[in-house]
Amino acid sequence: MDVTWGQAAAVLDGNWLGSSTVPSRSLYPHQWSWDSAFIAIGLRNLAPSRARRELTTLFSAQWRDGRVPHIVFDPGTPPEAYFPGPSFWRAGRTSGLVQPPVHARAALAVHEAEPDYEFLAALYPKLVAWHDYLRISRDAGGRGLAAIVHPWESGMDNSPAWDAPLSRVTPSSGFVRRDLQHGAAADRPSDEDYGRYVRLAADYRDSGYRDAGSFVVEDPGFNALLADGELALAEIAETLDLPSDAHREAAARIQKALQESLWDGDFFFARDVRSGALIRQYTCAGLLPLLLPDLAVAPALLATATGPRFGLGRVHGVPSHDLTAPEFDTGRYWRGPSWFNVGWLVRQGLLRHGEHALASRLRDDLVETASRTDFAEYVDPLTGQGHGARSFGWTAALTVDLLAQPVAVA
Ligand code: 9WN
Repeated sequence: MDVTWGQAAAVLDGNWLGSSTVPSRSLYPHQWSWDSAFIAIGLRNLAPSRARRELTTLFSAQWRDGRVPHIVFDPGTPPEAYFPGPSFWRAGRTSGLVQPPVHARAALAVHEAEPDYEFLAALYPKLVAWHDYLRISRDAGGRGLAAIVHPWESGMDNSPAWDAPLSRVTPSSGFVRRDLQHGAAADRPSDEDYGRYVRLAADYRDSGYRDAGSFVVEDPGFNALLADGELALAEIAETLDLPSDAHREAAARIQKALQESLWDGDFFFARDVRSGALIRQYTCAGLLPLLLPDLAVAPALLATATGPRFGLGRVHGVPSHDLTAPEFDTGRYWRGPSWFNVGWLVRQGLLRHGEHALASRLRDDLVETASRTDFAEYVDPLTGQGHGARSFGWTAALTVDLLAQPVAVA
């Protein structure tokens, strides 16, 4: 057995709580929504029944309105282990925010590794309700795109793209950051940003999780994943002998809206729904539409990805932010470091656009970097040095998945 494979499997065993997996025993000791989807994609290669359990546990916490909460709190973990904990959210055992919809793709991948029609049939209506919530209740801009109402919903918390909309938010104070007990302050969001995250979350909670506040944004990454998720739902429906046209149409509508509203020149940018303005920051979220196979602007987007802003193929992984921008920071969270889930997704996109050589270079780099850094949460794209938590769930899971996949022929 490959040494890296064994080490990654050991990380996933160590992070397993019995019915779900924590992203990190220290920093994130509960179940997170998009982490669980990536973790299931890895687990399908090791223990398909655990992969199925991971997803069914998450969806057992789905809200009546269809939303899948971004955190499901583990009752066996002390509430003070993570802030904001269950008493902050006042939503039972979950938070009230969401994260990017990678679950339909994960469910399909799990089924492909070991077919289980009962699992798929039980999850399908829940996945449909989840996507309907996003497509309908979250279309705040009326452009056919799902809006996020908090930076945590993007999964890319302190992305420079959020600086402008966040500047309208008055930071909260008087709370204790638990994350700094486990992570270096220079690798984490600033105190000011954290204060704004807490204020936005408290305001949203106080509205009964209905009224978005001053942060309402259409994110190209989130919407690309929703469109890809609809394509996965179409495949799931076909597998279950159910009609699939509505899913393909939904995917096409989101892709059209992405191109019409968020593409400008050579990139996909986020839009601030409150001001109506495009946020012209080149972040890794703008690369995720590469997942869509018939994307007309793919050649131009690939040129941006391989150009000086992201240096794809010449740096470690996929930088979370523009290497040439003044905000670029090699170690601070989503302001520059490369994250493994983004690398895995961009590799999928490269394969879908026939970029096999680049995809295989990226795969080799991700596997080497993950193993050398003890499965770091994120890495410096220029040196490959690890940052953040180690033994990080999705880094280990996606390494297993990359090792399990046949090496593409250039
Ligand atoms: C807030 C768990 C999550 C990831 C996010 C990452 C980070 C949380 C935090 O950790 O966010 O949700 O406390 O900083 O940004 O992508 O899902 O791994």
